[in-house]
Amino acid sequence: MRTNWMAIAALLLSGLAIFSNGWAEELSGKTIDGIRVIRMEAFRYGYRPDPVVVKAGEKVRLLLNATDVTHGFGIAELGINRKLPSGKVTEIEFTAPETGTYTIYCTVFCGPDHGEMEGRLVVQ
Ligand SMILES: [Cu+2]
Repeated sequence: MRTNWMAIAALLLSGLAIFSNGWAEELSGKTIDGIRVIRMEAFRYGYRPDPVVVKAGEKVRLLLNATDVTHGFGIAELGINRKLPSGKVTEIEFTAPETGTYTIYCTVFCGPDHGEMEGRLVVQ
């Protein structure tokens, strides 16, 4: 009986490991002419999709639409800091960095909860 519980625990743990490594995440957007094109929305107080999932080393083009007020889009590790004027689509291109999870910050004051506006870029 004792070994059975150990086996179950091991199975659960390996399942958790797979999940936390992001293997289960589906890639965002679609590849057009070798570039991963992803339509995104910025709104009070978040981003859609969240997370944005891409593959390490690929070219990424985000088409960002700020749907309510003007927001920002910043990823410190990639040196990206862009303003997203409301009501228009802003294009942001970069090469996906190494595997990991990167935080997307809103860099333009957009309301009382601006400081909590975050998203995630998952590179796998
Ligand atoms: Cu914002």
